[in-house]
Amino acid sequence: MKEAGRVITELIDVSEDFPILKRQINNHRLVYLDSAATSQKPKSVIDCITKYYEMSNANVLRSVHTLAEEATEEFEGARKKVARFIHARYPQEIIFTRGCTESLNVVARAWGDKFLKAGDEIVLSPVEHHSNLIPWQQLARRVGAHLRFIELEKNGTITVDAAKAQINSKTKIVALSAVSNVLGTINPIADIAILAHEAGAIIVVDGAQSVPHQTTDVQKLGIDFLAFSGHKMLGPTGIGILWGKKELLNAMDPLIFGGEMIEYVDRENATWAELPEKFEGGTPNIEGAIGLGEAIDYLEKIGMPRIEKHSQALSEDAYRRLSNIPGVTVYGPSSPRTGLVSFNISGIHPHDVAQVLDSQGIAIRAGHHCAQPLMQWLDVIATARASFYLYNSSSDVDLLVNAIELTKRYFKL
Ligand code: C6P
Repeated sequence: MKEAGRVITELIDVSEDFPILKRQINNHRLVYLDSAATSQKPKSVIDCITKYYEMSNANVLRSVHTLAEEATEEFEGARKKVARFIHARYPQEIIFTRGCTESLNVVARAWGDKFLKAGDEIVLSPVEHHSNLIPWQQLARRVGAHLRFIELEKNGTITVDAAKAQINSKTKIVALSAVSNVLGTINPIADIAILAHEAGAIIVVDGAQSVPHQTTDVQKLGIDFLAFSGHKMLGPTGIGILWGKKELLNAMDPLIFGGEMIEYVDRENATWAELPEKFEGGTPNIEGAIGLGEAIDYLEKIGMPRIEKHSQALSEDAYRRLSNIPGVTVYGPSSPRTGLVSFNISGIHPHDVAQVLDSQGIAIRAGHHCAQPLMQWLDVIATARASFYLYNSSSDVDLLVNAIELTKRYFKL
């Protein structure tokens, strides 16, 4: 629906499902605009975790008693839900980790250390979150490989041609985020995957900001690895996913040695279990996996295409309205973008902006967003960032815009 040139999004109205959104912060209704850092959780996810502890708590994949079998069934059920959600070929391709960061580190260590050698190249972009940069820096140091960076367009977007300019026969890994956590840009992953494969490289995708907001089909994208976190998509903290093509995961050695990741052990030697256990040594985050499974049920009930439209419409509306405020600089392209907007108000430090907004009950993030090379590229120390999800509404954008006007008045600008 359009009103006076403005997109009004009331496509989804689910705020009632999120108990925390009933909170008052500094005598104002909580307006939570920090979902890119972590999303809020619906009651169904919170209840599901409580129910697991009240009814089925036991270790998984070990004992044969009823509770252990129930817990294992729920845990493995969650793996199947994740596989279905991202269109993986097999549930065994889903490795439970602590989060996106750990997933990327596993690929850098377990694939990178085994298959890269001196002189090889790793292609990245300057927008990467530190989690999709430092593991590759460290890998490059260990093996003597080199990093190459795709040149960004003026508005921060990555083009296929710019990626092509950095990919060559020395490229062994292309590691890119599908969506930037600062610019909200959506990168042309499927096309870059083709380029990577033509060069004989693999492509590793950081899906931390894309999987919560868009339909993800790893087979259609044609990628090799995907990393993401449960806590940004309505699930609990401490649970993440590494998806990888079965043949690649099979070729890698495990990283964490111990219980349940083995096939046979004697005093001197051990052999490894099949996927996915090979990469899941020790007792896993059972409640995290089950909670993530419930979060996926919730997201699927609403429908990812609707969620994508909703967050996109809110962020495009916010982008347009903030850009019209004198003294406000908004980063990244106006469209297409996912559910976040980064900005600065001339003459006010973003931390001060966040503080004034908090006094109005509005939670945003301010800082370098774990993307310091991007801050250097933007030539700023930090930005303020408002990020949206399915429980936000156009009235939240109104409140954000009003609070920014108020911040300017407060600082007499
Ligand atoms: N970004 C943000 O406020 P973890 O911390 O492992 O769940 O996710 C790391 C990560 C990796 N890639 C991208 C693109 C991300 O945005 C994040 C997390 C949060 O932007 C916390 S720094």
